[in-house]
Amino acid sequence: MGVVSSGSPSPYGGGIVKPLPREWFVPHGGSAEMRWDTLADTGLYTPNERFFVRNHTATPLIDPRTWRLRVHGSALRGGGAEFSAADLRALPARTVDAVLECAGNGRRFWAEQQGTPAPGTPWGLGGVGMASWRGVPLADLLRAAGLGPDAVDVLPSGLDPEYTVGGRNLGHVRRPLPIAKALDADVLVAYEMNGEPLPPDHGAPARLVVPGWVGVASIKWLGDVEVADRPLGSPWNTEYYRLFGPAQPEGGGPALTGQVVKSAFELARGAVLAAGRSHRLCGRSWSGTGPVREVEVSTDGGLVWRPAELLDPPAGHGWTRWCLDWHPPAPGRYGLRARATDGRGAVQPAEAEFNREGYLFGAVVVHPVTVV
Ligand SMILES: Nc1nc2c(c(=O)[nH]1)N[C@H]1C(S)=C(S)[C@@H](COP(=O)(O)O)O[C@H]1N2
Ligand SMILES: [Mo]
Repeated sequence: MGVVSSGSPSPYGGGIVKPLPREWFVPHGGSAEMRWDTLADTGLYTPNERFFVRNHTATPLIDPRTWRLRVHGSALRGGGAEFSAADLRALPARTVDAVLECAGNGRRFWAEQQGTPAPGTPWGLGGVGMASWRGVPLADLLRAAGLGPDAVDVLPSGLDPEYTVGGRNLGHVRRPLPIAKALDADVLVAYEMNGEPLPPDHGAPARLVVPGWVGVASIKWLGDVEVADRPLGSPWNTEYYRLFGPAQPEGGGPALTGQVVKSAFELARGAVLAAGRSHRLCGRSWSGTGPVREVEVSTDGGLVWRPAELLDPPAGHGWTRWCLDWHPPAPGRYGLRARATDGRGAVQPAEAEFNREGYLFGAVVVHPVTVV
């Protein structure tokens, strides 16, 4: 439906349309990680051209004039509805500031910091960004399409190429949301990102944005939403994006929902800092379950923790920028640590509990620097 072509023929590598300069991105096959060390001057929102991209296949180029969003299924009264891009723009709009983060963000630290490698894209901490999203609440579209009282699950699907792995075709990227979450006023069908039309790599003409939840819930290139009176499944909530491992129930834990509390320094790993003077250490912290209310930094291996100055008031689904002045006591190697606490009191632990796919690495990440 309206798909003109995709960013690259495949097999999936390089299927991103926007330029990926090495000063801004770390490439990971068909995905691209944002570099924290060159983010400092960008402000609160991650500019669209610097926002990380996580593609299962390749960015499709979709003609917005012929594109339609089809809402259908057994829990709708009547035959459902179709919305064009113009229809969406004619409906009352809502803007939500929210962090979007891949569940696999920080995966390389399972190996690097805890000695338990997990397979999959070895993201550092740059599989995350924050944007101002504008669009129509999904709830409004479901109601306009005749939502009935029996709805249980809502299944949004993408128009990107079907995803094949290990010789199995899993179909279009799609993942069910329980109806209660789908009706949350902050869950948007977004057509703008940071005041610009949604760029192709981020889901043009429209994507779902599910603030606080694992990034895969925010289906890009939205083409179709099924609303059913029974539970729906897809590999993205049964095989993937669940926790499997020793600390989980037999057969795996429930489908992942919220992201965990995390922090990152806006500094190169292995940065070299001058001795004998003070340095302003800055970074950002975020959580899927409420705004960050406190950030502490340790420069001595985790013995003493000092509160960082928060530059943004804790609010909504956004991240919080922070800074702290540090005067290194002597030349040498240091491991900087930042530890955030969110509004619900969740604190980053020193060690994260392993899971087989390496999702949700929420432990304090040790950030090496050398003082000379
Ligand atoms: N249709 C579709 N939606 C998708 C994906 C995809 O590959 N196809 N990737 C998901 C994953 S795993 C993440 S983390 C986010 C990434 O969004 P971004 O590329 O805009 O940063 O999109 C999600 N939505
Ligand atoms: Mo993701």
